[in-house]
Amino acid sequence: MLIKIPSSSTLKTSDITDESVYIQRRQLVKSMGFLGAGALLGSAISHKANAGFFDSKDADASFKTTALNYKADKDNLSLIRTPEQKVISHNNFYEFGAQKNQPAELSQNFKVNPWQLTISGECENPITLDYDDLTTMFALEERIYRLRCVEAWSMVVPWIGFSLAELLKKVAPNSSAKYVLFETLFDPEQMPGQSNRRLGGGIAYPYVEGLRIDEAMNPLTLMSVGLYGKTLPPQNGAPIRLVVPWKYGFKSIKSIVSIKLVREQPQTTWNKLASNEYGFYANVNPAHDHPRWSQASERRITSGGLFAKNRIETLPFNGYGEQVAHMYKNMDLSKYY
Ligand SMILES: Nc1nc2c(c(=O)[nH]1)N[C@H]1C(S)=C(S)[C@@H](COP(=O)(O)O)O[C@H]1N2
Ligand SMILES: [Mo]
Repeated sequence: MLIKIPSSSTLKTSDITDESVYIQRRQLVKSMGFLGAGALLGSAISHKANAGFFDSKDADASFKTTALNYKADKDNLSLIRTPEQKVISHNNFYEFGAQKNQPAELSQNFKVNPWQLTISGECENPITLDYDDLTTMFALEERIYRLRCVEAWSMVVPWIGFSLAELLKKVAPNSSAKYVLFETLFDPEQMPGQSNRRLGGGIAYPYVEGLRIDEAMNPLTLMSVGLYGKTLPPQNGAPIRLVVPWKYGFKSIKSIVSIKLVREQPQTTWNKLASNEYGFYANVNPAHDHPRWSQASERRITSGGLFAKNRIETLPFNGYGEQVAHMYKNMDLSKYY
């Protein structure tokens, strides 16, 4: 199918990728100014499987992001960034629906202010940050990172944020702090997937994730509050989410309300659901296949067209081995996948 796109539009025919003619149509309609993101819920092109599950009565307001001040990433400009429109419309955020298009459509009224993020557990100075603290407590920097989903697609995203290590230093972890447990907001009123099993993909909520303390302290580990120069939209985890670029995307938990320093390795959402498929470590590893598919290559989401050669080799630790491989040098990575 070929859809005519107005030349004034930001969408180009080259933006049409195989993953979704559907998303492209939705963007086309938006770019032409007909409808807000939520207005298509009841329309013919909303996803059939879940149509009618949610109330669209006040889903017409589009979320407002604001510009951030940050230090630009000059070191990673050779990475070709995935177009912003794709980063904010092809998402995994099951709290707002398990289909790629649903988070952007069902999250536009998500309330991120007020917000509280509590850092507690095995530390000297537990703190709670308010919404404004998230963007003002630390100097913000851009990090252009590869994001590799366990489903074998990937993007390059210019995140904005600060190192998790800086935040953890503030609370001063004690010697019992061996792991870090992260938790997403639990609010079924706002997150329809949390109370509707079919919409929410059958996973347990709240979504929880974890890192070993050395992984959490690694300088690459980012608390992200923005992307493409602005605060995060809800579908990408507003107001604050984790980004761990050498691990599969499911470790990068969104819309975090709690960070807890703990003694034992915590349970994590996908590992609980299917431990043979999703490990605690989840380091990107082309040599360790998912039981149902190969992890040797990935489809990079680019601005390329349908026939663009966007199938690329997956790199160990997603290409960040130099910075992170030392943390696993005595571990059997086929066992600790
Ligand atoms: N709370 C929560 N965090 C989440 C998810 C989710 O469903 N819920 N999905 C994860 C998965 S599988 C991926 S690939 C990334 C996707 O991030 P993005 O939508 O910003 O690209 O978010 C991760 N964080
Ligand atoms: Mo993912």
